[in-house]
Amino acid sequence: MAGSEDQKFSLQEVLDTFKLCLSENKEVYLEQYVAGWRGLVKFLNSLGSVFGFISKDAVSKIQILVNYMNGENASHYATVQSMVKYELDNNLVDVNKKGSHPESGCRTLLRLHRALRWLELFLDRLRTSTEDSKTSALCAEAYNESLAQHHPWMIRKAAGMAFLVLPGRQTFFEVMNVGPPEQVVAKLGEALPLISEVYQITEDLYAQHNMLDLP
Ligand code: 1PZ
Repeated sequence: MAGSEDQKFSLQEVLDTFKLCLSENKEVYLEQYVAGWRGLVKFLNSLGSVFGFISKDAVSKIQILVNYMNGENASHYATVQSMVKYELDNNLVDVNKKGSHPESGCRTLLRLHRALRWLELFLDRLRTSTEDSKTSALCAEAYNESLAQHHPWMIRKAAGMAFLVLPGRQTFFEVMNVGPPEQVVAKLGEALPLISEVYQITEDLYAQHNMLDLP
């Protein structure tokens, strides 16, 4: 039933896209980056409608980037590096406060980039968790260490409530569609260095251009 398998999240698929993200000279391909996020959104949706407000925001950010990638300046949106250069060179980024470019590729990607740090922390906690670990607690810890610092009180509150209804560790592992728990743990061990590398390259690039706090 290949057809129905297509709809299912698979950790392997996300792993593959993040693997394909980096070019030989360590540039981050936007197309694969976005594909990785699409896979993650699929996963989030399979966890239930409580997470709708989160996946909706991720989808709208993905869409903003896709529009640039398919737009008239598509050639500049091949990699994160080329996007940053193009948008900065052409003053297409609101650097200090919101102005005429509230939805630049740079500020949009920064939101996903910060969420990638959450993912890295969360997956690492999952990987090293034990059978009686609570996914909601692992998720909240990872969130507080990363994304929460960029979110206002209302969103932190809503996120915290959503975490409480996360499925338990066993169900979580099953939804990842990789096989028995040992295999999930192994797969996570494989995925994490890739995600970390993509994260770090983007982080360094943004730091280099003083863009870590784009409004
Ligand atoms: C498995 C459990 C999933 C937990 C996900 C943890 C992240 C919680 C984030 C909650 C935020 C959702 C609401 C929207 C927030 C936006 O205000 C911010 C800032 O954007 P701006 O307002 O400046 O345009 N958006 C974000 O921070 C991006 C959040 C993307 C989250 C994607 C999570 C994908 C999860 C994958 C699951 C494996």
